[in-house]
Order: sequence, then C-alpha cells, then structure tokens
Amino acid sequence: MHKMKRSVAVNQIGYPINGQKTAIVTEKSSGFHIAEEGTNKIVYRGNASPPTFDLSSGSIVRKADFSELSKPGTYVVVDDEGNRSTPFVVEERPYVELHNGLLKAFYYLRCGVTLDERYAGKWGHESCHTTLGAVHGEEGLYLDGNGGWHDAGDYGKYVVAGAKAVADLLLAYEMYPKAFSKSIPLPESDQLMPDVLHECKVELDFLFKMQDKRSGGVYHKLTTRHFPGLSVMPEDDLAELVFSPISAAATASYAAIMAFASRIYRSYDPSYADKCLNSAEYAWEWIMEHPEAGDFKNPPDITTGEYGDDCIYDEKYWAAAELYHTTNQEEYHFAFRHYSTKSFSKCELGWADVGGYGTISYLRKGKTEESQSLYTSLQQELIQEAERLLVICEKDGYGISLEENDYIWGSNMVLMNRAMLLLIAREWSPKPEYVNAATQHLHYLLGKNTLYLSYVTGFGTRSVMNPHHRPSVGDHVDAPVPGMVVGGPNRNLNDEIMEQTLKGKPAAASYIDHEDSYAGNEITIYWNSPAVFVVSYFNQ
Ligand code: G3I
Ligand code: 9MR
Ligand code: ZN
Repeated sequence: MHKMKRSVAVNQIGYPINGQKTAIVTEKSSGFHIAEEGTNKIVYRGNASPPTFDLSSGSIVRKADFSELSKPGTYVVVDDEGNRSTPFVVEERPYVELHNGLLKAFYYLRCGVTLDERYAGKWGHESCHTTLGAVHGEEGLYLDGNGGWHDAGDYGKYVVAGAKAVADLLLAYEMYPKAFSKSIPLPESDQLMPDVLHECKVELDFLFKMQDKRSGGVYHKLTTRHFPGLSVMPEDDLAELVFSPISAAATASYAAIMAFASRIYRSYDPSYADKCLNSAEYAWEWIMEHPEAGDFKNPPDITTGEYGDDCIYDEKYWAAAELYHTTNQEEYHFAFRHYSTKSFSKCELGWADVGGYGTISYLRKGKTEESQSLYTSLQQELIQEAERLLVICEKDGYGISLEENDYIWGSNMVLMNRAMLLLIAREWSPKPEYVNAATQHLHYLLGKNTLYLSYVTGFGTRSVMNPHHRPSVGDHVDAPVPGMVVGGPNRNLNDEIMEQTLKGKPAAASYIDHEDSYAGNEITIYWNSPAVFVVSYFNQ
C-alpha cells in the first residue's frame, strides 16, 4: 500500500473562520496553497515563513499561515513539493462535535452504573465496583463509595484528581455557558439543567461519599489495593475496594470544589447547593483542626496511584478562596490572605498545584474595598504568567508554550492548562494575542504537531488508536472509546515500552501510540477537562 508521506501538519478537525489558521510545512517548502477538498480548486496561496529550528521537536519547520481564508469549506493544505495535509474544515464553529465528544468521555468513565447501548453504543458495559469499600486501618468498617468517574485507564477514584476535573468543567460552564446549549445527550438530560452540570453531579455525588461523616476529613482515594490487569473490564475488576486514609490535600480540594459547586448549582437546586456548602465547611473545619497533616503516602499494602503532594498551602488557598467567594465571610478572606503569603505558584491549574484555581476564584469574585491590593497583585501575576507563555509561543516552532522540559507525563494537560490560563488572563487583559496563542495550543492537540497526530481518540483523520485505557483494551471493539485526551509526549520515558522504543527522540516526539504506554498514552479525567474548557471558548 502507498504510504502517504506526512509533511504537512494541520489541525485535523478544522479552524474557526475568525481564528488564526496555521499549518506546518517542512524545510524545503517555501510556499503553499489551500485547495478545496474534492474539486481541488485553489482558494488561497501563501508563502511559508523562513525555516527555523524547533528545539522541542528537533526539526526544521516553516509556518504556513492562511488566517485570511474566511470562506467556509473543506480544504487541504498543499505545499510546494506537492505534499498534502489531511482534510479539515473552515467553519464558524468547527468544534461542536469535538466539544460534545470530550464531554461524553466523562459519561464513558462513569463507575457503578451500567453503560447501556442507548447512550454508550458499542462501548457499553455492565455496572462495576458496586461493593462496599473497606476503610483502611479501621477493622470491620465498610462504606459505600459507589458512583463517580473512573480516574483514567485504571479504575481508581481519587479525590484530588476529581476536584481538578470538576473545577475545569464548572469553570468552563460558568465562563462560557453558551458553549453548553446542546444536549449530549445523557440519561439525565432534561430541559432544566445543562448536561455538563448533570455530568459533574455524578462526580460530586460520589465525592460526598468520600467525606468521613465523623470528622469532616476526606479519604484520599477509593481503589483496589493494586491495579488490575490491562484487559480487565470494569465489571470484572472484583478485588476488594479500599478507602485510603484521610489526607489534607483531598480534604482541602474537596472543600474548594464543594464550595464552588454550591454557587453553580444554587439556581437549579438550592437544597443541593446547601448540601455542597455545608459539606465544604465541614471539610474546612477538619483542615483548621489538623494544621499538622502532611503529604499523603500510599499505605504499604496499596500500590495504586498515589497523587502525593508535598505542598498543601495551595489547596488551602483554593478552599479559602472558594469559601470566601461563596459565603463572603471574613474568616475565609482572612485565611485566603494568610495562605497567599506562602510560597507556591498562584497560577498553576494541576491536580497537585492548584493555586491558579484559588487566584481565579478570588479575582472572579470581584474587587472590594478590603481586597484591593491583593486583588491587583494577583491580577498582575496572572497577566505576567500569560505574558511569559506568549514569549515561549513566539519562539516555539509550533507556536505553543511548552519548552523541552514541559514534555512530561501528561504534557497534554500542561498544554491545555496553559491555553486555559491564556484565555482566563484575557478576562482582565483582553489581548488578541492570548486567544491566538490558545488557538495554537488547540491546533497542536488536534494534529498540528511533529507526529501529525490528533491526541484525542476518535477525532481527526489520524488519531490515537491504542490508549492505555482498560475498557478500550478489554472490550472487543477495534476503535478506542472516543473523545479521550491522552497524556502525550513525555521525555522522561517513564514506562518500559517508551524506554525501549523512544530513547534519544526529541521531547515532542517522545510518544508511542501503544496500549502499554501508561506514561504517554493513558487518558485521565483531568486531561480531558482542561480540553473541554479550551474548546468551550471556541464553541460559544
Ligand atoms: O513536574 C516534574 C518536573 O519538574 C521534573 O523535572 C520531571 C522529571 O522527573 O518530573 C515532573 O514530574 C512528573 C509529574 O508526573 C508531573 O506531573 C513525574 O516525573 C511523574 O512521575 C508524575 O507522573 C504522575 C504519575 O501519575 C505517576 O505518579 C502523573 O502526573 C499523574 O497524572 C499520574 O496519575 C496516574 C495515577 O497515579 C493513576 N491513574 C492514572 C493516572 C494517569 O497516568
Ligand atoms: O495501568 C496503570 C496506570 O493506570 C498507572 O497510571 C500506571 C502508573 O501508576 O501504572 C499502570 O499499571 C502498571 C503498573 O504500574 C506496572 N505494571 C504494569 C501496569 C500496567 O498494566
Ligand atoms: Zn467502576
């Protein structure tokens, strides 16, 4: 079979009419044209930028900018050498399906319920993980931990991971509600509440069960003791479930996300909003009573994901911000100011480094007499970070803000988090450059990268086929469960198959589409969630 030479990298889904449209061509091509798919009619001709060496991908690249093309249609980029890109659309809103698919992935990750054919199509399965969980270290105590989302390619349920994922989705909804007007649909879909809030409620309802009713503290995770084999379907994963001990990180993230949820659900369901807030305040009491509580470590008999975190000031800062935002009480403002003096990043949006969420919540609450100076300095910090990212984007061959060192486990989360930050910074400093840069991050995710690959399963002409995701491995369906963002290139090659096959590759090429590659090709809820946020901006 003729193997097509891949020399033109594009966003395989498409480009918004008013957005920045670029492709990447190789060294030899000084020019390019855009042809209408099917008719081959040439609709645009342009010159490629001068060749530059791109450090992260270790290759020489040229940018082909066709932002001026504004006629809707389906096109290909053809470079001077005659190489063609995969087809893509130019449309007002090219990401409607993608947005829907990225959200639907959370439905596929639901635990404790049957995914029936009506909603899950060929990717359905029986209900799973419905037994009670043993509370670690408390002989004879078993609790219900049903529901929520599986974290990732494994079936664990981890509080800090869930909090980040829900935070991104709620923030996307809060900032860009119009993006969510279309129903996915879900079994719960109604004309009353948007689907994204139904989906987040699945996780929030589970999170309630992670709170120890006696103390307010929150169990770090609910998992089996060890990871099941890679082809084990959820319903066949029958080892005992265990609630790992309470941790400060889980408890503070919990307080934060519940206080945030309380605001969002208030207008739909006031009693649910009250429940969220009461539970957040109870978790906060635990935090206040346990200033000494440190980092979570896996107990010796448990080897599932640790989600350790050696700094929990940022989680407390986030919790204080959300509680202050929701209740307007001075006690929380005081705490927020206190934690803001600690040294941690005020802009990060990770599962371990959550300072950005606290900052964003505080800024979105708005300036008051008492908050003026802190408000201003946090606002500046956020804008400075966006400016720092812009400088990196300008140097990068693909126009994104990742430097070589940023291609780590979950680099696609780093990518989407930074696009998110740029879009959020725009709220206080409305520079078009921020949106353009965010756009480039999305183009990269969807195929405008050195591997010519869309990192979202089921989306794009050439997308990931073999994610490290147990149901995708264990079901008898060829295509992976769609709509999932994989971790992406990881120069640290933290798994065996990466180690064996990718030694010496440039950072951005340190990736293999293999089911064993958990350090590059796994999926998680918190890699999907920032992508939902970013695509929401373009889907309004
Ligand atoms: O950030 C540092 C960077 O500063 C440093 O230079 C570099 C060199 O080692 O490492 C970077 O840290 C990496 C970190 O991820 C970044 O978030 C660590 O090496 C890497 O080991 C760590 O990986 C985490 C992985 O668990 C192993 O602990 C991933 O972030 C995290 O997403 C992943 O989470 C797993 C869960 O445990 C289980 N469920 C699936 C999930 C996804 O793979
Ligand atoms: O499948 C596991 C994945 O979800 C985790 O992210 C990863 C790192 O903790 O571990 C995977 O499990 C592997 C285990 O760590 C080592 N033996 C092979 C397992 C994959 O089948
Ligand atoms: Zn399950």
